[in-house]
Parts: sequence; C-alpha cells; structure tokens
Amino acid sequence: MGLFEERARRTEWFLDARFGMFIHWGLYSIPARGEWVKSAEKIPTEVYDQYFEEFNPVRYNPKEWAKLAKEAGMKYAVLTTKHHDGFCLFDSAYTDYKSTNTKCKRDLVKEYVDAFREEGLKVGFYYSLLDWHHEDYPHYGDNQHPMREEESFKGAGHNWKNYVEYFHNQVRELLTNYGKIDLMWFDFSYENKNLAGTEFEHMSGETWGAKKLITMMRELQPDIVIDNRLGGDARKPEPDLHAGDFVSPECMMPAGEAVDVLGRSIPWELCLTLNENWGYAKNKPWEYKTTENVIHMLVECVSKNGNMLINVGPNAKGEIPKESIRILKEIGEWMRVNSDSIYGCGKSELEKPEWGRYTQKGNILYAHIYDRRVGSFRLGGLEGRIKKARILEDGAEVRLEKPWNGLDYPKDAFVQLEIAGLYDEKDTVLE
Ligand code: FHN
Repeated sequence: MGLFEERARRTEWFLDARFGMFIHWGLYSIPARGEWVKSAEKIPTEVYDQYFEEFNPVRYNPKEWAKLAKEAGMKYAVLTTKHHDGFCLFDSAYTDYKSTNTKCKRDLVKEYVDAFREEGLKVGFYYSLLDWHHEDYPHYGDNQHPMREEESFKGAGHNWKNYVEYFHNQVRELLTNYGKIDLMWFDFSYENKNLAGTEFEHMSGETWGAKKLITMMRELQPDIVIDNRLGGDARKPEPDLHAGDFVSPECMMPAGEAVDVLGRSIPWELCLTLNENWGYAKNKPWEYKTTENVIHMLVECVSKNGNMLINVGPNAKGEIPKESIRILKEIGEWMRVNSDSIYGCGKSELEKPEWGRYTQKGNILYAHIYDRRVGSFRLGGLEGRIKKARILEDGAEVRLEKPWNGLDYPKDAFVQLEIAGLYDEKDTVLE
C-alpha cells in the first residue's frame, strides 16, 4: 500500500469527525497576554520562571472540558503538551520544566487523555518544535524565534543534535505512556501550514530529523494521524513521508478543497481561534466570533472537504472562558439537529449555489440555506431532479411542486435540507 492509500486509511475517522477542539494552555495563562508573551515582551527566562513557581490550576477538571466538547458536537480534541515556551504539561523524564514539578504536581496530559477518552472523543497532542527554554534550541536574540536566520538557527554555541534528540525522546514518551493516541499536531509556524511544506527549508524536514521521527511514531502508533508542519509536500503523487496526513491552514478559510498534483483530495483542517487568541488573554479586547459565524465556517470547511479545529484557551485556574463555553453550547444546539449534514460529509459534485452551500454524503445532498430573501426558493437548478426534501431539524416536508413556494420558515433562516434521491447522470434515481 502506497503512502497515499495509507493516508486514506488512517484518516477515515478524521474525515468522518469533521469538528474538533483545540486547547492552548500552559504557564502563559498566568500573564494572560497570549501564548507568545515570553517572546513578544522579551521576558527573560528567569523572570518567566515565576509563572512556573506559581502555576497551580486548582479548578482544572478535564472531565468538564470533555463534556463541553462532546456537547458541542466535537469528535476529537488536541491539547498543547508543550508550546513554544518549552513548558511540558506531562511527566517527561527528559526535563524538570514540567507540570508534575509545579505546585499542582499533576500530569495534566494524562488527566486530559483519560477524560476525553471516557467521553468517547479521539485524543490528539499538539507539540511545539520551537522551544524557548531548552538550552540547545537557539534563542536568537530577543526574538527567540530564529525563523528566518538560517545561520543563527544552526545556533552558534547550541548543540542542535541534542535538541532534536530531546524532542524525539519526548514524542516517544507521549506515544508510549498514554495509550492509544489518535492525532499528533506538530507546530512550527504559519510557514509550514501551506500545501507545499514550508518556504523555510532550513526549518523543515531533516532539520527536525523528520523521517526518523515519523518512522518511530508509526512503529509506536501505526494509525496515528499527523499534521504537515514537519514540512514536506503533501501534493506529490506519492506524498513525502514527513508531509503528514493532513494540511493545516490557520485562521484563514482556504478558497477550496486541498488537492494533490493529480487532483486527488487531501485531508485538511482549518484551525482557528474563537477570539483571536490561542492562549488565554485578557489584554486584547478582541471580539469573540458569533456562534452563527462559527457554524457557517464549519459548514464551509465541510463543503470543501475540510475539518475545523476551534480553539479554547483555559485560564490559570484551569477553566475555559465563559464566553467560549456559551458559544460551544450554542453550536451544540445546532449540531444536535443538523450534524447529519456535517459528520462524514464532504464536498458536493454540484456547484455551490448562490443562496448557500452544499455538503454531501453518498447520494444525500444537504442544502445549507443562508439566505432565501429571493422570494420563491429555488434548489439551485435541481428542479425535477429531487425525489424528496425534508428540513433536517424537524423532518418537515419541503414542497417541490412548481411554482416554488419556498419554505415556511423565517426569511433569513439558516436551514438544512436533506435531499434524498438525486438523479445520477444516467437519470436513474439513486436510493
Ligand atoms: O506560533 C503558533 C501559535 O502560538 C499557535 O500555536 C498556532 C496554532 O496553530 N500555531 C503557531 C502559529 O502558526
């Protein structure tokens, strides 16, 4: 079986799940100015370490997080096991900079895995390739982020080989000590999320020992789904080994589905924040997205064969912000009656209609109607091709006779139709 077929087998659950929870949490939740605070404010390690001494999330209860994710209709979650500041939320044998050495003395990752598995969700780990704490990761001046300066990245005075060995060992721990892990989300930066790996070759692939790392990971967890941020090109007929199993656009909706050079669909996942911040932040009064906005983005991702991973940033006490909880519960209300148009669905062979979007599963078409201020409602030129249509939420029949008299629901409702029995190109009704 080639890498393309292997990728298709591994990502079956991922493509069915469509919707997940991203969780950015760590020491940075104490300064509450976002996860880049150490670099952005040039905080010296000895000052930042006050947060390590103080960290004690007394109200951390991942069972609540897992219940919220499940209630929102999410099928998987991805927790930061280590972000760029190098702090590990798990009991690693390779560092003292870990949650089990803080006041809480807890393996936060283990509790997360147990709680989310108990709720039936797939569990994923985020792991930052950057590490502003490890002595052998080059801290380039104030920036601490030697993205662009190759010469500094090789790190005069740093033993790069040691750092690569360190993070390979930690990945081994994560994939050995916590049971079956379904997804690994390596993170470097926006340069790595595009389709063609990264424009910074020196920060990609074998810089990270990617082939050896992936081989080890597949030995430990043969079915694990891996993202594309180790670099590599997912578009090749035989994708690079380190190109991972899905591409990971961030915060910006792709124009269309991800395809390889042969036009074959590539799994992809849009990760995005609820309020412009990944880590907990109080200093940026940026608005939260509306629930409707998030639902429309989820529908758009699925209509383009993609997933959506929406982020929450718990605070220093271990609680998800109330605003995030409110939005996720409202999304759950919508998913409770419309998830048939999301789970296991993907792009329709039909052109996008002007009044909304289609998602499709087999020969069941779902019409997501955003705006019917068009008077009589037209099913995008499908007249005569539809066997029956029902409003997804309540199963109500939709009249298909002409003249189209529209649907008796509020003028600008966001309604999902289940349209069964489309005729295929041979004009035979598909049951
Ligand atoms: O620098 C990180 C950022 O903090 C956050 O983790 C996002 C999430 O995908 N990834 C990087 C930015 O591309």
